[in-house]
Amino acid sequence: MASVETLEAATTSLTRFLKEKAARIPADYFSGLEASFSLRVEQGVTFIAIKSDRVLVDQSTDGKAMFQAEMKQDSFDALVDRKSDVLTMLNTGDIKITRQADSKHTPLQVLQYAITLLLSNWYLSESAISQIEEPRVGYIQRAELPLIASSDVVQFRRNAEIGQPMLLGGMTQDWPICALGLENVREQVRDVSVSLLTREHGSDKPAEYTKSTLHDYLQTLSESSDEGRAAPYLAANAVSDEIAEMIKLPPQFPAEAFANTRMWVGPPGTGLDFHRDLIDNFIVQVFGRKKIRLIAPHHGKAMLPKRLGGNPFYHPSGHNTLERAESQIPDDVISEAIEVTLTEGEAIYLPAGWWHQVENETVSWSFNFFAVNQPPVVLNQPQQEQNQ
Ligand SMILES: O=C(O)CCC(=O)C(=O)O
Repeated sequence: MASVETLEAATTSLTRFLKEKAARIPADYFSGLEASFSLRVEQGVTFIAIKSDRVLVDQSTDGKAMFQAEMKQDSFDALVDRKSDVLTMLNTGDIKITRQADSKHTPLQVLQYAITLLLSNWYLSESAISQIEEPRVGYIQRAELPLIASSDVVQFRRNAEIGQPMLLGGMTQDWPICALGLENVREQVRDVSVSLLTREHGSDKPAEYTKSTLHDYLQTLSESSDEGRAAPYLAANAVSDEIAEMIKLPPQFPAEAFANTRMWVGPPGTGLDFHRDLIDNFIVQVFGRKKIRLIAPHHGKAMLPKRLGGNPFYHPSGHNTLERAESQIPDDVISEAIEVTLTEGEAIYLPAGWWHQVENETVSWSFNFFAVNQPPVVLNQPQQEQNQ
């Protein structure tokens, strides 16, 4: 049994750690989400409230906290190091929700928002977001994406500095997962638990998930006569150690730039509606085909960014897809949309701010790598004149 002094010391140290993190978050960084919870890490417990303009971290636990989230120290460390994420940990039981009051926000949504805000290594201010939305010389009105060899770091850098998305060939050449093939992988991942997206984050409701194992899910896709079209999407799951050993990090950035590799597996028709990430990203296709539609960052306002609770680096668009828009996407924006299909072994580099709508054309498996530990490459560049 831990002594009262030990409990107090653990609580003080957790609170101090998170208070220091909270003090670094820019004031203009908040969405409409207001919620509170208490966080227990082993013996330490602290109170966290997301307010309209700050995250408040306090020793005193408050009976009004919406829920209590409990986790072990090594799980908390994995979150701090961005080795795993809230969605995966709730699914695997590494984070437990022990008390829950009624609220319009789910614990997943609140925890994702708070943890992402508190544990980020950098923040984009409103002016940095405007800078990302500036048109750049080079990519404007380019109907096709450049394709370069993954090993061509010089050309990669040239493109990345002007915010140019590009296809990268040969990225998976030495990835064990590709050599193994889908069926062998399925037999090697029997115990990996996964969460399946049953409803995408909408404007009025948060995303919903159900649980399975990777093996059973892959089995469903392979046994079904229609490639598992009715199955939900295995979206944005952190990779387990077994799977991490079967893949590599993109060589274009230093390994430290990345954390929390995520995998996406699904039948034809699954994917995500238009959204933008405010982080540089690589999507690497290992099995099947994936169609991606892109709209450039300078159409930011026309794409009606929404700032929902959940992940502050992720903005869904007010328009779902090119075909299915909640409101009319302006013609000039539609005419500039770029469409690419990623095939096995291909990757795409998506600079921060590019809107993308994603649809799997076959049974598809990809990984995505966010460069969470560095600001977008395009922000290192001086502003440029529009090339008109
Ligand atoms: O593969 C998908 O369905 C979505 C991937 C995506 O949107 C991303 O990596 O940002």
